[in-house]
Amino acid sequence: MAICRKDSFLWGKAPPKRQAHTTGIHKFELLDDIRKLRLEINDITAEIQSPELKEQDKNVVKNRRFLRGKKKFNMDPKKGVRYLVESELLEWRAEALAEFLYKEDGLNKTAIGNFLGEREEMHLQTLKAFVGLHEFSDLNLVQALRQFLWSFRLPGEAQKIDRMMEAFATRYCDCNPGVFQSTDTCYILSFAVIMLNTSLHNPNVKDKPGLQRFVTMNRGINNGQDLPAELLTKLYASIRSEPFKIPVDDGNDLTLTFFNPDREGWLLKMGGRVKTWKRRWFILTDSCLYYFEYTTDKDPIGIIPLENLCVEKLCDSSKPYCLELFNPKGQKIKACKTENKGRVVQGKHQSYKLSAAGPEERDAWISAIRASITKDPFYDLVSLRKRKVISNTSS
Ligand code: 4IP
Repeated sequence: MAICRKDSFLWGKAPPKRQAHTTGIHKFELLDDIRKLRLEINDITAEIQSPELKEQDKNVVKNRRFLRGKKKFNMDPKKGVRYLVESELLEWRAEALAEFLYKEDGLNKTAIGNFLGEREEMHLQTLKAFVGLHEFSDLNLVQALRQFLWSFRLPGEAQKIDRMMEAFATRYCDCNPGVFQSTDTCYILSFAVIMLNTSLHNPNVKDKPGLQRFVTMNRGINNGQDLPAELLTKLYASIRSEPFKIPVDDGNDLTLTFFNPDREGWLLKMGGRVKTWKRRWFILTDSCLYYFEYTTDKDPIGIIPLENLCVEKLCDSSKPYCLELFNPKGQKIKACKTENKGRVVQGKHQSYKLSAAGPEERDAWISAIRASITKDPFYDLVSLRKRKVISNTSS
């Protein structure tokens, strides 16, 4: 079960920390900015006042600027690169930018991923050059993915991931001609491998796929033909014995998940087995509903991934303004909750009955939840290609 679409793409995470002390953070950031500006002014004043600045001093200033540029990059990759380019410490050329991102120490891997995922032409070219710096010849797909996914942190946005995985697949096929019949095959299998990694190693996923299911899932993806069982077996064994190592810098902090939620507010929720109503603070974000006992709680009591669920108005004799979340196939809802002792268990709800404070609120929740229940964007990305490679052969 995927807990949180955006951040659990590769690895489901522990319940998040809620945003706190935003004013304090804001003040801290302002002070930090002022301190940096002071340093910058000092540097420039020193340069103006001593035109005869020794070569050595110039290098010191240059190094300091370079470091500052890297720090800026880690906070805001586009701004950081602009600063380095304007300071003539980095060339505004895809190959130079790619080398910087690939080789420079101390860069935040989330920032690298965000920079590479942008869709402007220079970013696309940089992505291509960056992937080109990886050598995948004679590596199997899992080995290549291990290398690739270690060099930056995949951003959460589906379109960005799509571009990056497309670039990866193209490079892998260039380095290993003949392994796959098309880059689409490589792309689909890469996603399947990443999903397999999550399923096998995320403790929140109870249903662990076996080799046979992995093989079945990938039927016909080699332009209508099956990939060699030997290859799939090898990839499966490799992932099972060792999960992908995912770079973590700031990425593991889910605080950001709860910034700008789609909707939040109090709702009454009926229990799964014991039908009592409890007042809970709900947050809707990233296609998941999180509920907390108090607004200030850091960890949710429960998480309901909305994938494949429906939401409707409900007339309930015990409470007004009800809405119901249910699985249209009649199956139990896959959700999780934290028990009193802190143990995470599966939810026991056939459906979730919620009651809002008024009709407008109920309707607002229904439309926000509906908007959130779009299908898994990764599923869409992959299934489109699957259809393409399978229909290629039938036409
Ligand atoms: C509990 O009833 C609460 O309603 C729980 O809600 C609910 O868990 C339990 O459902 C239900 O038995 P009592 O407190 O009266 O015993 P919460 O966790 O918000 O406190 P859910 O799954 O709704 O969170 P079951 O299915 O765990 O019994």
